[in-house]
Amino acid sequence: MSDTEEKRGDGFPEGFLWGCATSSYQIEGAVDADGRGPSIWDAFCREPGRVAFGQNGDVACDSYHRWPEDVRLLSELDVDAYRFSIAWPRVQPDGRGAANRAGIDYYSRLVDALLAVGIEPWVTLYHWDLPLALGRAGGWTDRDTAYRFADYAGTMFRALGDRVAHWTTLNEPWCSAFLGYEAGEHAPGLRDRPSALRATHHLLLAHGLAVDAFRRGACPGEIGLVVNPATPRPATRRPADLAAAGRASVERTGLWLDPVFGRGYPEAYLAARGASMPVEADDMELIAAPIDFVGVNYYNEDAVKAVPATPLCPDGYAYVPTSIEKTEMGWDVVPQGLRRVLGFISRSWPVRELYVTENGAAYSDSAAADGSVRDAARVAYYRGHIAACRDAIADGVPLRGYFAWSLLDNFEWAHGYGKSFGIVAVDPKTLERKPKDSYYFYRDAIAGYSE
Ligand code: IFM
Repeated sequence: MSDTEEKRGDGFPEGFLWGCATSSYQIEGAVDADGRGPSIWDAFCREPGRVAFGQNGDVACDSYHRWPEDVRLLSELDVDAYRFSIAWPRVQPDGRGAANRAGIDYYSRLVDALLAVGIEPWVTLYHWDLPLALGRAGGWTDRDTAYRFADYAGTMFRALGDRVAHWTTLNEPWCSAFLGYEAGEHAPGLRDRPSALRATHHLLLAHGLAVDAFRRGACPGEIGLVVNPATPRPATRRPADLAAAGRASVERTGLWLDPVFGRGYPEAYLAARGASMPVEADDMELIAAPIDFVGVNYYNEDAVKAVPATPLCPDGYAYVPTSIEKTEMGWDVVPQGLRRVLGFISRSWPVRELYVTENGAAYSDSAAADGSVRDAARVAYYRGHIAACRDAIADGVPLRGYFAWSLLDNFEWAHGYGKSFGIVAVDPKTLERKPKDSYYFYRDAIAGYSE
């Protein structure tokens, strides 16, 4: 191959997809613009003590207005794809009924602008900003929310389906169900395990109904689900710790992928809780509607040991400290954990295609005298994890693409703006965007320069 031939991603197969990801509530701001309704996150941020420093997504990165600049940054990065999410309350302010044209037009303009510079839009239908009206009616604990979601999904398929070839239904539904309804860390902030389990089933039903609508609408393109699997490693090689690590992976992995691949809910998981799911006729068939790909969001890998099961910890495992370098989230930096989780998923479920739909790290950056933004730790993180993707492909994993999280420093949920994942810095006052060293590293990695 000569130097002038296109050579992307050194050591990656031809056609491997390089992308960057964001989500609506984390970057858009403009929460009152053009008829957008409130979301559960708008309300949650206003509850005292929920979000660090009482921050919220009212302005965020103001991408609702500054998206042309974001598209330019993506274009200069030379990514193949941009993964963003639709704010449901921009499209259906109350989560039901007639669509808000202005909301749809915003995404339509964004899609057109991306396509005009050769970037494929990857649309996520739900990245946690549920319309508040639905939240007040029970949110994901209410079965009707699943039907409302399918209706909204159908609206988006009709509006953008002529130009969008890749859709994902839900982003990290474990977070919606368990951080939202059991841990109380995310909107709506409940601490109630039965609610989290009801939410799990209704999220999966919403996913299945949306896939069904996609197929019945004969939409061109592909549709998948994005999970954030956990496959902790056993603290020791003792059989009890090995078994504990297996149990520790279920809630974030098999609880979602088993039903989606037609195996029903993991029985041991439900039995340990004395729980059952609110399954109605045909639900499990709908949930198992065939999908085209699975998206994996990976940040870290934990270590666990066996402990006696208790009502608080029904799966009988506990996290143990490690000596591993941590990001500012306190998350262990384990690039080979990405290789392991991709291998685990491709061996355990009949996935046709896998994508790393998010991967990145929170670190604070420093300004150099020449004005550049130095983030050597994030560069090292990306270098290690991109290499792990190459290893996974060599292992035979059907990995087809990789998305960096995130294009921009943005609203990191309950952490507010205190944790920065961007490869582009966003000045909190002026909202000026400045590419960091990691942005240039990623551009070079995509271009195929190893070092
Ligand atoms: O910022 C989040 C994103 O919204 C979902 N996946 C994990 C990221 C980092 O915490």
